[in-house]
Amino acid sequence: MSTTIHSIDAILVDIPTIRPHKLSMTTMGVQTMVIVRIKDSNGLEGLGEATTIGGLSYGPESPESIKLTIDSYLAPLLLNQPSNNINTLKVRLNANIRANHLAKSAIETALLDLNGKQQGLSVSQLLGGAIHQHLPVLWVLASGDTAKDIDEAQSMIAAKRHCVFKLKIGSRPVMEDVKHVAAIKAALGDSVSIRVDVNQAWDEFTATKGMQALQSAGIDWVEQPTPTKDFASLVRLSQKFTIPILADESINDATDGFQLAAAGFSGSYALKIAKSAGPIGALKLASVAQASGIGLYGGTMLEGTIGTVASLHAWSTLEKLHVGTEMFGPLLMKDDIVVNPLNYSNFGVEIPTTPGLGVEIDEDKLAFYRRK
Ligand code: MUC
Ligand code: MG
Repeated sequence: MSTTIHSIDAILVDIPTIRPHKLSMTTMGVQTMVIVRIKDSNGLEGLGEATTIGGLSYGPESPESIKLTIDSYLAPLLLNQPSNNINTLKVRLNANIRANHLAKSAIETALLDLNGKQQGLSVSQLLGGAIHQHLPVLWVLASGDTAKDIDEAQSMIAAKRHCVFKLKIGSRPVMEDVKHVAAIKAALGDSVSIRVDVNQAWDEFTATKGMQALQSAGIDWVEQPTPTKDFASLVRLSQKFTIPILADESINDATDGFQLAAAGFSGSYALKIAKSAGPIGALKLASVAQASGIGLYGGTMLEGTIGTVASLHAWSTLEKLHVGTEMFGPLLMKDDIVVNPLNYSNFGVEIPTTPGLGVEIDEDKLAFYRRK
């Protein structure tokens, strides 16, 4: 007999970061996660997470609005429904609630975890099966200081934790940013891959100047140089330079992916479960990219372990991640709320194989860090 959804809780959890994390639009000192716990009528529990960056500075959903959306709108539509048909539950939510992809992603993740535990299958098995057991993970250098970033990168390389780095730029004048990036590239040498994420901070004129200089400095990728909705500039820039573009904020779901590809964009898409309303939507976007000759990147919203492992299960089912992954969110936080943190080693991370997501809440840690 199929079980029904018995309860849904959305909990705000605040964990300090190991150092200030400076992006073009905000500097983070704490990460706020919305942890979702869904219980079925047999008492089994599924875990999910919705996390964004810097309150409302990254996108239109804040942690507080995600909790309110789940408590007031999503949960009432799900309670007492059969728990074992995720597609039907998604149709029900989408028929009643527009957008709110982050809140929906946390719910879908918790349902996948629950269904996996019910059936004795890992989330990657539910999604068709893992092709990879270990995925590469880059590190983001974003202290705001060139010398500190170089030290940080060198210690990561020595510890075999990361050998690919992404630099957050866009808050300083373009040539100051290029100087900072070029100095780090020169210090780390040719064998180390460096990318930058501008997080929409440039207009097309500035991007043309910046990308030219970054290309000359040997930088490998430029992520989201121009604003979200400016598809035309992304297309023109992707055709003008050999340094490739990674589209991030511009691409939420399969429809965006189709439209940007149809407009003539070449490069890659950053997949994020949060942007696509969950792992299933992110894999649909991946299919559109694959059909369009666009590369794939496993992206993060700087989630903690629950959101990160859900993403990893999805990325593990993709044959090729052309630009690798950045699933380092748990490492940016001072502490974790799961019993067994992910195993980061050999410049990457291992994908758990136990039923569901393969992680368990540490109740004492959750009680300590939950917002009072
Ligand atoms: C983004 O835009 O890519 C990912 C890594 C990081 O430091 O910030 C996020 C968001
Ligand atoms: Mg980005």
